Amino acid sequence: MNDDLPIPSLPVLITGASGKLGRDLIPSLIARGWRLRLTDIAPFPDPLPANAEFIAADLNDREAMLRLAQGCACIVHFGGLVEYGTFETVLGPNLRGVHHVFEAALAHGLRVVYASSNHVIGFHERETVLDKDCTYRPDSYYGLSKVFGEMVARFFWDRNGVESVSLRIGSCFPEPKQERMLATWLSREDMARLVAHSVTAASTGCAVVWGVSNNRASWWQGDDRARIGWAPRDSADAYQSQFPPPGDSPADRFQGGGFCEIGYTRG
Ligand code: 15L
Repeated sequence: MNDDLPIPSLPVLITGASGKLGRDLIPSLIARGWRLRLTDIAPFPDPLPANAEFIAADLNDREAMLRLAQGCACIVHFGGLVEYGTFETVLGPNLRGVHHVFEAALAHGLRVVYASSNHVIGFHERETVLDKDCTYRPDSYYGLSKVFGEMVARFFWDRNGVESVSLRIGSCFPEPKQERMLATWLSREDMARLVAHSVTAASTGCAVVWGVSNNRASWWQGDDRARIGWAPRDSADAYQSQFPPPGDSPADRFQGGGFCEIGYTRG
């Protein structure tokens, strides 16, 4: 780990604990000596670590979210639907869910670390280098729901002073799986440290950070990482020779990759 972050004195609430990123994250936070309160609508599939409790809940259930957040140090919100989606499938878990999370944060005076996504800007062309204040160009109902989540974060900050860090996560896998990920890859270790810095930073305001490793091919720069003291350590650069160059399909032209082809009718 090789960093010296404080251990939160109260448990950290993690939504989406049974999902891919939640399960990737939990062991490294436990290894830091953190206590965790885990929640998901699905059962937790792994052996429960000694310093963790699991409470099943639906993000649609406002009262449950308020109860879960009570007595916690911070909410790490990784819950919600992660496929392309439809309006109806993102409405409950992603839109209503993120609103419930911020209501719980406001009620208990907590910061939210929010798993946003690169799919909020997916319809920018690959040639365009973006900073965090670029125009939203969501590529899916999932991306659209993440734009809503970032706006909820902004609204609760401007209205109520609820702190948040929106992590625009690229592609978090053990290693890059396709050419696009030479730009978008986020190693699991960089992701876990990104969350740890977001939780423990002295103050964040309403921060936005690109969740991407130190990849030469990246399209993303200019964010609030200095506020949380995080910098990625890993890089996709060594994988470059493994993939053929991109073609000219929508998946290859736009930053959001394959999500951009679903429902795409512009030719
Ligand atoms: C995401 O936000 C998705 O959750 C994940 O499944 C990947 O598709 C990733 O983005 C990506 O863009 O590679």
